[in-house]
Parts: sequence; C-alpha cells; structure tokens
Amino acid sequence: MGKRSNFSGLARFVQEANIPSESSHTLVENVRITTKRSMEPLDCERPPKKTKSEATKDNTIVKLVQKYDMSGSVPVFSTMNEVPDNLKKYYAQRERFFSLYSTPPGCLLDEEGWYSVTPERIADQIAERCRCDTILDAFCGVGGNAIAFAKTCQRVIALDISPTRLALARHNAQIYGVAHHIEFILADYISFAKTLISSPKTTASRKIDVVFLSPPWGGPSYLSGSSLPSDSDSSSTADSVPFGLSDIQPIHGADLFDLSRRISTNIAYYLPRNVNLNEVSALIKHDFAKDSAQEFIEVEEEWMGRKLKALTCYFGGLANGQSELF
Ligand code: MGP
Repeated sequence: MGKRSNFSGLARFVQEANIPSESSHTLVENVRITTKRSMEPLDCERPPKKTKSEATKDNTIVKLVQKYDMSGSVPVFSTMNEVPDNLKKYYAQRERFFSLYSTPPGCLLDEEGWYSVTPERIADQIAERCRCDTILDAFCGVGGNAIAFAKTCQRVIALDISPTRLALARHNAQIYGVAHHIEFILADYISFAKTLISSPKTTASRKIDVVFLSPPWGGPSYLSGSSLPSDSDSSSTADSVPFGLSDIQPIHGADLFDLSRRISTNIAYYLPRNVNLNEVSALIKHDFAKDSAQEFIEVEEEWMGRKLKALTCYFGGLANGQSELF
C-alpha cells in the first residue's frame, strides 16, 4: 500500500458495451479529457466464503462499529415510502453509494451526504489514481471518498466542518473496516490549510502528498438551467449551462485551488459535469516568459453506465504522463 502504480487496475472498472465512445466536452488548451466508466456490481462479484482469520477480523469490526455507532443520529429508511421526496432518487442509488449500505448496523447519510456522496465505484477509481502515503480529504462528508482512500493510501486525513457528518464518516468507515487508516478531524478546511501553510516545516511535520477536493457545489440545484430533464438517462456529457467555480463553497473554487496548491502540487478536484472547463484550464497560470514545461490538467469523466456523474480534474503528478511532478 502507499506505492504509486500506473493504475493499470482501472481497466477492471471499464466496460465498453452500449456506451458512447467519445466525450462531448470541447477541448480547451492544457486540458486533456479521459473517460472512465464504472458499472453496477455484477452478480459474479459476490464475495467468496470467509476464512477463519477473516471471521475474527469481522468480529473486531463489529466491536468497533458498536463503539462508534451513530444509528439514531439521522433518519434511517426501511422502505421508499418513508423517504422524503427530495431524497427518493438518491435513496434508490444507496447501494451504489455504499455497497455495504445494508451491512449491520447500516451505512448512514444525512441530507447533504445523500446528494453529495461519491458513488463507491467512482470513489475507488479516484483512490487508485491518488495512491500515495498521505492524502488530505478536505471535505470528507459522510466518508465515501475517505473509505476508498483508506484502501490505497497509508494515511488519510479526513476533515469536515460538521461534527455529525464527521461522526457518520467514521461510523461508515468502521463498517468497511478501514477507519484505523483515517484520521478524522473536525475542522474548517480553509483555516486548517492556512495554519498548515504558515506553520514552520520541521522534520516532524507530515508531508501531504495529495489533496482531494470535493467541496459543496451549492446543493442539488448545481445543474439549474440545464436543458436536460433531471431524470434523463442521457448520454450527453455536458449540461447546457456551465457551472462556474464561483459557485463552489465555502470560497471561490479558484481560491480553494490556489490555497490547496500551497499544500501540494498534486490535487484531485471533484467537480460538476457541467463545470466551465475554461475556468478549470485557467487554474494553472503559465509563465510563458520562462522556459518551463507546460503543465497539463487531466479531466476524467466519471460515467456510471450511460450516465455522466461528475468530473475529476487531476493536477500535478496525478495527471497521466506527468508523474515527474509528483
Ligand atoms: P446529481 O446530478 O445530483 O445526481 O449528482 P444524479 O444521480 O446524477 O441525478 P440526476 O438527476 O442528474 O440524474 C451526481 C453526482 O455529483 C453525485 O453522485 C455526487 O457524487 C456529486 N455531487 C452532487 N452534488 C450536489 C455535489 C456537491 O454539492 N458536492 C460534491 N462534492 N459532489 C456532489
């Protein structure tokens, strides 16, 4: 764990059937578009029977799950009828978000978690790309990405400003048996980052290899103005009204990026599928007067079946072909 690979394992997430082969995002200077397709779990992927040592490990997990159990802190639904209308379409995707959703005591999400958690297969894919020693998950929410990072990184520093969401993230990570790889910190990322940048670097200070940014996009209305019906299973890649980085919270998305780049060159930025790619491109400021090599940004389209869910923008050494920047 912790060693970077050429992420050849990604191929196992990819299936080509019935999926458009080309991105419809228009090309922007210094941005390269790649496409990743995650499919629903197949029946043949059911886990094999457990060995004795795996069963012992399961018992330890059960004890830890009980210790950090947050059941009762957020509504839990047993049937679709109990789910509020605004959350129904997310609840229908619960096992896409957490494949262990129903493993007792069950994964938990608050309202913001329901509409902003990264589907597990996409989170796993991003985590493979971000494989490193120490990763900072700046807005961990209910833990979908932090759980995935715990499988590929030695240490995950997971921040959230909400005590409830942070506790839900730990609850969910216990169900996955990976919480011991994650340091859960109740903090506002902006203050945390500023303190980190201004503190003197000592040999004891921990190097952060990668910063992952999955900030609030301003709620489920981030697509508003889109010409696509919200329930469309469209194969179109970009929605019609571009999402501006100024809509990112808690600060302008460009300022968030600049702050994070002072922590690490290697940034993975999870953004709406309708984000304005010209704004993404402008995040890297080039000094053409200097004879420095141009840095590229890799924008990965995250598809689930025929549906484009989001984009992950890789900067620095995370972009394919730029590992020397890592
Ligand atoms: P979506 O468009 O709201 O859902 O979000 P979906 O299922 O595509 O619905 P449809 O109506 O478009 O068919 C798509 C994905 O974007 C979600 O699975 C989340 O991973 C991510 N996402 C959505 N929101 C509102 C946020 C957000 O505010 N922040 C972050 N970081 N991710 C979000």
